[in-house]
Amino acid sequence: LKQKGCVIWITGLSGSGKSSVACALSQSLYSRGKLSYILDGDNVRHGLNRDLSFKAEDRAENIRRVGEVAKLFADAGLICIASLISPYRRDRDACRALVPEGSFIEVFMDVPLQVCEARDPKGLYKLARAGKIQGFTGIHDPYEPPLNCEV
Ligand code: GGZ
Repeated sequence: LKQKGCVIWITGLSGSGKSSVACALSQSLYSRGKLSYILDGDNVRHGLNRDLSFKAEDRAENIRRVGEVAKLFADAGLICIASLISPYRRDRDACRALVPEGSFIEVFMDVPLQVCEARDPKGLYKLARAGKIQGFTGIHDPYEPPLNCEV
């Protein structure tokens, strides 16, 4: 396998297109003979991280675990694509620190809240506005945009 592993970390609000970009990227890499694997917040939260809520310390633990798994995939020579809201800068920076310099590519989906909310593909913003979901990122919870992202 002539491939050096790395972590491509996609961050942004719910509905910003993280999962779509992760999927398109993975397919594009595959067509060029490169093996990648997607760790998606929404999926990982059904298995590995099903014990975690959306309060800040649980989001931190969610990010930490995914960062550690991403590091393992990268060690194995895969391109690991992590797509999670990962709203806190500190948590993302901790994941960056786990892998060798230059092998963490942070991608910011720079989509305004109003655009994400207008898309509302799963109706979650509507539920959040109605108070039926607590602590929704962008509505009640903060999102800290990257200061020095690669993309
Ligand atoms: C944010 C939430 C929440 C709250 C449920 N806040 O767009 P989705 O639906 O499919 O993906 C979102 C997913 C976020 O999981 P992450 O693991 O990426 O979040 S984090 O990195 O902050 O830990 C959203 C859904 O879960 N969802 N409740 N309160 N998103």
